[in-house]
Amino acid sequence: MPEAVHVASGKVREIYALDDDRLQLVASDRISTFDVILPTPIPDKGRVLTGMSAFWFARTRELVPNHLLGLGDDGRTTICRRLEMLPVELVVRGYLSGSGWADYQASGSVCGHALPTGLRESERLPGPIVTPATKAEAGHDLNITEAEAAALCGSEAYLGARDAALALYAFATAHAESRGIILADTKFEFGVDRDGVVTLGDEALTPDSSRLWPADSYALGGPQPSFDKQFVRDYCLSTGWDRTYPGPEVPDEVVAGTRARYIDAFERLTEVPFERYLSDPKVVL
Ligand code: Q0T
Repeated sequence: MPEAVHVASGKVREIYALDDDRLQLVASDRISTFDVILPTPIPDKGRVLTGMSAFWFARTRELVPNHLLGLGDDGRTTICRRLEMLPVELVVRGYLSGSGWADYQASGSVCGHALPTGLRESERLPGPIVTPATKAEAGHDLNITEAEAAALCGSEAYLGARDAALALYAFATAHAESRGIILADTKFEFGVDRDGVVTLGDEALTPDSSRLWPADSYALGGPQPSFDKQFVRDYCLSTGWDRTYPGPEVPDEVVAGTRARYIDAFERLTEVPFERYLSDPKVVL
């Protein structure tokens, strides 16, 4: 393999250039909560997310073109096509939660989408909505309207990405629901390939980019436990942590419990035993 040149660092992954057309994304085991990276990694978390993302890319490629070219043998490396990324991310929301719930309480709408009155926290929306946000280098992403997103991306690219995001959400929701998981919302990042085709990039439909709720404990009218991070989040808050940098060290039993929850989400969604993925990552393709 030609030498990979490091081109960027994200909160939880590194990006290398293989050549002019291809990138290598390496997912770390770092975990963030309340937007703070904790000092303690979760072993195999990067592999869980890489495998889950690849699983979805492989199953949706006919629906929406994506950047996936292959997986490394280490289970944490994605080889992908280099795209011209759009300057916005698209969140598809099927349920009222997080900043969507906050917006709704304040204004009765979510990022310019008028909604019926009287909805409760975590309620299913009449239909999924797309709420774009600008990608902040540091700190929080800024929600914008669809008109602003179209102005930033070009209307044609934005509308193509919006349609693709809704199609992916519908596909993934149906699959997840059949596996006992509610896909409350999820964030996508798109780019344009060398032929001008709107193409899905980044990671997709993972616990880090989505709110996944266990369907059997869904209870309308309050926040839902998140599948993967609730455990580590609850531990961190139990220490009296004020949600600012630096986060607390996480004890072994909380690391093990969090790792088990990530693996449970992987196995429930993919139906692939995680040990099989580790011995041959290509089983998810
Ligand atoms: C990307 C081209 O540098 C960035 O993030 C830091 C971790 C921004 N970024 C660019 C890309 C991708 C992907 N995925 C792609 N296929 N082509 N750029 C992803 N993040």
